[in-house]
Amino acid sequence: MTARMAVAALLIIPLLGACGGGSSGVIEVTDSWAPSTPPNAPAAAIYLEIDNGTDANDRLIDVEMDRCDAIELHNTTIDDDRIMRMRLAEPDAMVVPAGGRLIMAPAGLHVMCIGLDAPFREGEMLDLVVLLESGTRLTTATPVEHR
Ligand SMILES: [Cu+2]
Repeated sequence: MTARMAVAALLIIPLLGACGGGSSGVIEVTDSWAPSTPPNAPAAAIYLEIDNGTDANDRLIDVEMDRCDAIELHNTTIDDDRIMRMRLAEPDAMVVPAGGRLIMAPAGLHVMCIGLDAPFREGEMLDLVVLLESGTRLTTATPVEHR
């Protein structure tokens, strides 16, 4: 991906995040996936989409998965030198707005699984628990797939 494409993706994601959502009255993971990893990869990315059909803001604060030594919430940014870097995401970036959604996608926000027990292989399912600031725990089966 070129730096320009990545910047475009970063600009598009927040716009998508502003619309959508609904009045379902529940907060739920509406999509999740992870790319496969090469052998001996030290870390892997997981992407989530969380839809908030309630009238209260919430926030993604952590993810649990027993395949990882540690999990961090990251954001990918393009620095002045046009190099893509990952950093811990600002807490504000993890808000799931009332009536809206949080979208985590390549070149943007992601869950970072650090210290894999084994490579993620296409076709397998990852068992995740998504923890929200409200205390809600969302259990999610996440496929490893190519997108
Ligand atoms: Cu990362």
